Amino acid sequence: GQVFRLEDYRPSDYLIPRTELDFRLGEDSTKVVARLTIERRAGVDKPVQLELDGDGLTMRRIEVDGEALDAADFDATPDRLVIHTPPASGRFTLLIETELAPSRNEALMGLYRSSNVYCTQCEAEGFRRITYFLDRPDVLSVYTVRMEALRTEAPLLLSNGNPVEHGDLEDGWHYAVWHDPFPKPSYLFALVAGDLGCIKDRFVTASGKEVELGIYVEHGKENQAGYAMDSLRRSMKWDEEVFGCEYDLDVFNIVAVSDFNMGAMENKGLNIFNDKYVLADEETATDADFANIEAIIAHEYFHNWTGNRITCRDWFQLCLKEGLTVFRDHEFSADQRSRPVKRIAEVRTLRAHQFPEDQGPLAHPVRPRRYREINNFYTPTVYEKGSEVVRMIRTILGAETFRRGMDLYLERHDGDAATIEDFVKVFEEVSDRDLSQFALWYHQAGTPNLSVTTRHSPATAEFIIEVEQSVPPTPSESRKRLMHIPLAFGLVGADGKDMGFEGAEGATVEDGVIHVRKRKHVVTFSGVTERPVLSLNRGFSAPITLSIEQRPEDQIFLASHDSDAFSRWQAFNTLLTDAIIAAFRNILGGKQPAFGTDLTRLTGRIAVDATLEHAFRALALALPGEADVAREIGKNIDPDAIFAGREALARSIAEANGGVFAQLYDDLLMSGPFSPDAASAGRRALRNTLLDYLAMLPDGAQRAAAHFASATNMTDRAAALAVLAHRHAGSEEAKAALAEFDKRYRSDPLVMDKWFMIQATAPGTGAVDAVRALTEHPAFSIANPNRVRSLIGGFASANQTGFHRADGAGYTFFTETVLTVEKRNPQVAARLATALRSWRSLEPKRQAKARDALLTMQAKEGLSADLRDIIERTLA
Ligand code: HT7
Ligand code: ZN
Repeated sequence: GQVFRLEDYRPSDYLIPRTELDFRLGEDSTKVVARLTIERRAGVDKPVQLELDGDGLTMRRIEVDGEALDAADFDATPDRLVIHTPPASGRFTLLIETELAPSRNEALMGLYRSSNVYCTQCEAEGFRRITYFLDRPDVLSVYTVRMEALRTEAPLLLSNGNPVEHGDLEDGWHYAVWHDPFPKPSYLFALVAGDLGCIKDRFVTASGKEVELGIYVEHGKENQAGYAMDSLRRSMKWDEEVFGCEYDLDVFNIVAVSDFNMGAMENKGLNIFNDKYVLADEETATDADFANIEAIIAHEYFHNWTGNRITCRDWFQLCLKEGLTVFRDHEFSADQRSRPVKRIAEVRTLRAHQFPEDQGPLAHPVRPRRYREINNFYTPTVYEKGSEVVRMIRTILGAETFRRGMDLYLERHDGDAATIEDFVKVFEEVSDRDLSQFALWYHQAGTPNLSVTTRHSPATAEFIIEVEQSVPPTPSESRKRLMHIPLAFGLVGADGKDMGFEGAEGATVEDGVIHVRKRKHVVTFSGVTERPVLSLNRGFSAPITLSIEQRPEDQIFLASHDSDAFSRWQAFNTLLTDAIIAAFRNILGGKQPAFGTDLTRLTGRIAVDATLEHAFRALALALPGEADVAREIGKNIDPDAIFAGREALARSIAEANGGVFAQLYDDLLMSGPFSPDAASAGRRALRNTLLDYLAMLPDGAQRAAAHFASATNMTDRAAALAVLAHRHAGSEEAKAALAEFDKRYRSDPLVMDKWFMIQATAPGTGAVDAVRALTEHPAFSIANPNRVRSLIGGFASANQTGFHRADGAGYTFFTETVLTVEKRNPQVAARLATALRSWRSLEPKRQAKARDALLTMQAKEGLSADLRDIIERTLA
């Protein structure tokens, strides 16, 4: 396949200032007439041929300035339209008619059908599946869209911008016209046509403009859209207050569809959502679902400024909109909920998804320099690490200067297709700092490591920190440059308070941040009479790994006393991880794992520490996942031994704290009406974490079964089901609960996703056959991305012992399934295949089997560009 390179960017020769689209919608045949006003770009003075992008198109008509074009004057293939000699004036109207079959579009890109609704997905390159176009984000056009459909089939006709007119046509057809005054790239185009229910609301912006809000869902599900609407209103208000961003159209619509390749899409004025991120009530959604809905509604809404008003010059700049918008949605959730709890959750996600990417064959810079398939670059690196980079800019500049930088960015680049250089420059200007070394975070892949040692000299009252940075090599970047790493820190005194110091030498130290810029710094703090305990990378100020020599008693001290909640969690989590790794090594060496009472006692103390939020305690008590431990170990991974080590620690904690946990479990039971707020969710989270421990003790299955039976909301019901299916697999209690859940929710696909996921992630060798059998379940559909992600994605990414079964059966099943999915939906298949990205860290036998699986996929004839790109980079 073709490789696209950042250095090859050049502006297009032509622009398309106006785009008029007429759709006559039919499921097997939709006619699209595009009338494009085309202009040669200023500065391109001689006539040049016009080349438009297409993807699988069938052209029915072509006219230039109202005249049919001679066959000799153009060249049309499904994937390209070339007009050899456009009018010499350089300004003309091009009419193109294409014919599409939405019902046969299973890739879910372009115009397709989802549960009898017509909808579109154009990012990144889906618009070219609708009509020929300059389908690139730096070609901005003002769109007018007219849709015609049978009124019975599609009473609702939506597109971007504001409604202009609508009316009846002959034979039961009707039409609607929408106009979007804001020039936009083609990837932000959308239409929806169908028969949907809706809830409406109104929002008055800071300057008094009235906006009509609509959320469209399947009929009968309107009462599940309330939380999404509430989240939208809160997002609109927050963006005004925190970033000064006001909404700009008369309407803002959200449509939920059940077949969608990703989470949601920020089309101007018409966001289209995976229904999983809209629909929620206590009976069907967990607290995690509520939190995701709030975050994703906010994320897509925030794109209106960071993505739509200011878009990307090219797809290499994807992090310009995505990293920044993730940062904004993280801040929103932190403000709506608990900031420290949100931060811990973010870091866990980053480590679980971005670190393995950055440390494996698919590593790439936050702003990549080359790609073969852009769909494969909607990655944790672009999104999550991209957000961390923005967070570091704020840490370095301080909140106020950062906000001035954002104001300048929004003002200077409104209406632009911008670059990362434009973004970094505004912060350099407002702060008068040189951010060129810092900008390496955008340009250089890999997770930097800092190795740190400390010593205290009572005689001189000095505390000395030695820091050495290294950035590991990543694909096609063997030599790395030194990074600017902002390390928030504290010197914690015996009373748990941060100690002061007189001065610091050896690195710039400002506002509680050490700025590491060189390979090695020896930072000397003076006036430190007592030995402090160093708390480093507070709040996870930099997305790095730390190798720090710290005594276990210092970590226990930080876990008990650090004033920074994130670092407190981190210290405890490190202790737990180290304990599991020690158990893993014992198991491999044929010894029994054993754990110190310090750790099990500390766990009990944290559980009942009323000064800590419930949600914090739940996060602290949740043991590091098997994949987290595997990442720490790094190589020669035997997932069975990690699993056994982790189980042993869980059992030891449960046995040491059974009485305390049982009492707390009882105390945490809530009565009264359900609320999805953070405090209530935190209580449920802690109680359900305790259940997981208590289920390992005598009568554990009965306790979990009782929890399941008495649950009054999905959070508790799903948590109990997971405990039964994972800890008591095959028991009568587990079987009964699984059957009961199936019976009750069989007709609600989003709820059944939880049922599929819970079974897919049940540890052990039986999972492969169980998952294979579940692909035959009537609620499963290989064509629906949510079903596939729950069952197959859950198995491959969250079932270490099942997927990495020693005999390779997990890989064989996975390979077959990925290839089946790929025939319909290459994008979803490619994303699934990334589950094998860490294959080289497995022990040799599993490694060989995983490699065979990758080679089998690679050898498949007619492999899509999407899957081929992932497989080949994974094998390289
Ligand atoms: N900007 C959106 C990305 C997206 C997407 C990309 C490729 C294929 C399908 C897609 N659906 C949505 C989502 C976002 O980050 O806001
Ligand atoms: Zn986004």
